[in-house]
Amino acid sequence: KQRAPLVVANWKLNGGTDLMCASVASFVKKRFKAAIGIAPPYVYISDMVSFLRNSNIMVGSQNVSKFASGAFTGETSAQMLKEVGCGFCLIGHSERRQVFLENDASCHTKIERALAAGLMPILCVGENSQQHELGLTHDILYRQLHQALDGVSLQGQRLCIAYEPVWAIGTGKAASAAQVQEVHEYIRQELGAILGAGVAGQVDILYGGSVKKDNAAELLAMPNVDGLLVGGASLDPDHFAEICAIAN
Ligand code: G2H
Repeated sequence: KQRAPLVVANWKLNGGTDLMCASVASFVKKRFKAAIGIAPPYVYISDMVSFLRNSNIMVGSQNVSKFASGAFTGETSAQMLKEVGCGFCLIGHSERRQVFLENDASCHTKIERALAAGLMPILCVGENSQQHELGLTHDILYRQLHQALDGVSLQGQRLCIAYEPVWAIGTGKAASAAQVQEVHEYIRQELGAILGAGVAGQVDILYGGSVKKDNAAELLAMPNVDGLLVGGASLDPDHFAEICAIAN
């Protein structure tokens, strides 16, 4: 692989000042070759950015508004996230799709907003267990990728895709490395159709869903796995640091 792997922590609606301090303390001591990102809840982003100022760890958000500004109570824009020092934002996480009814069209708009603000979008895609069992994984990914990305022009900006099969999220039941490799290959192929083969080769495709230090090495060894998106295991700073060390 040409690039260092990218390992991103997604705290979801967890953590607080204590976790932030413990994570920062655990990271500033270590130097990882892997690129590392942390997505805490919005309110911790600014402090996290200042604590990690002298590190190479990126801070990002778990979501972004599809609107630029205006009367949209509770929303946070891509421009605001950029202003406070975010480097990336997650878009279309399955929890956003399931619980907050986000769809492929809103993902498309959010990607455009993120790119316009200079944030790296991490678009989350993945099939649920029923779709998985019916053998619809490629069909679902085709729809999610095309509807979110058709017509998007990266113009040299970075984009990441996180493949997170819904049946593997928070269940302790990660997809096997072979399954992940097969799906990532398909994602790369479709990205080629959407963005052109050259650009598709530059997109980092992360795997997420019950990643732990025990399965990180096996997943990262797959040729089309460029990194990991870690939920539960990132809430223990030492565990997350071990995953980052494995990615080195
Ligand atoms: C998938 C993942 C991180 P977990 O949502 O986005 O969470 O590692 O807890 O399955």
